[in-house]
Amino acid sequence: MNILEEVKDCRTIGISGHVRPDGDCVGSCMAMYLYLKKAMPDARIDVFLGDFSESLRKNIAGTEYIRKGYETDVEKYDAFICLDCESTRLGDASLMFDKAERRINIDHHVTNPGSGTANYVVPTASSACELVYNVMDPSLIDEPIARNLYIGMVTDTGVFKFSNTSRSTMEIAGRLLEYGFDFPAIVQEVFFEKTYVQQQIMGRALVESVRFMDGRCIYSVLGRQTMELYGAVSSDTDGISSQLVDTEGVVCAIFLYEIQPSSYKVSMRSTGEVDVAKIAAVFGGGGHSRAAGFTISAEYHDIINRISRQISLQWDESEENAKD
Ligand SMILES: [Mn+2]
Repeated sequence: MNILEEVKDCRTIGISGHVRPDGDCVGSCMAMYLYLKKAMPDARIDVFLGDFSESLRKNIAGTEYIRKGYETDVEKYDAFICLDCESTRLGDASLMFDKAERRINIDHHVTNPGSGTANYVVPTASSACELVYNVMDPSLIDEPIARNLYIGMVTDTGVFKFSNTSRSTMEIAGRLLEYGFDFPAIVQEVFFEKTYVQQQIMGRALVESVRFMDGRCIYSVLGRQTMELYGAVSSDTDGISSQLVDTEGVVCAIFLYEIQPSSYKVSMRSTGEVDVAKIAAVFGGGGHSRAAGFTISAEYHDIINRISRQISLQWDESEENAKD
């Protein structure tokens, strides 16, 4: 896909990504915004995103142009670009996407069937940013665009350590580095640095974690009272499930936090032995085979039991296949 071909002659273009945007989502949206602004100076380009962390706001270029509260006076965009998700996860931007003349979907989530009139969905790609790089003319990329793409790639690859990191991921990252941004400082601030509150709830989640299924799985739950005690918000829980799955012997981690009484956001990580995207899909969620999630109203014991059953089913199935 060449994005300038896809939006050719468009006078109004909207851009958005998933709710609770992460580094890949904000990075891809802002890189696309800055790129189209530069390539199509006469077009009106609007970008819509929900709230995200201060470290992303500080390091990703152009976030001051995000339209507040999803407000716009454009009745119907000539083109709307949905990045890093399928259109059902666009939140308040999903109606704008549905109404747009041309609907462009660029994503790397395996559960995305392609929700646009033009789709560039590659589940094996490391990040939406890697795909956004591919649809750009390299001669129009500049330092802020490169930095935004790099931040997205760093976020979704766990700083190039996850299995989604490929030769092309490294090649693109290498080319982006040549634009000369201060990548060690950016990686530290965006990926490694945590607030004191984040460290505290990480500690609570680790201390209170429980291993099950012979120590091959682990879960931890943070209730609303605990979240309130530390003054933590949902984005403060980022990284907890990844930390849990790093436990020796563990192949699947489940982290739950209560968003409303008896309603949980569930985040799962796997080392590859369990396909957590499949489990998330059973509960109406989505993601990748090694990182996925969903939201559910139930008691947490019940949630863990139901997930355990799905894990057992997968293991039984793979045993059956091994026998064949
Ligand atoms: Mn992503």
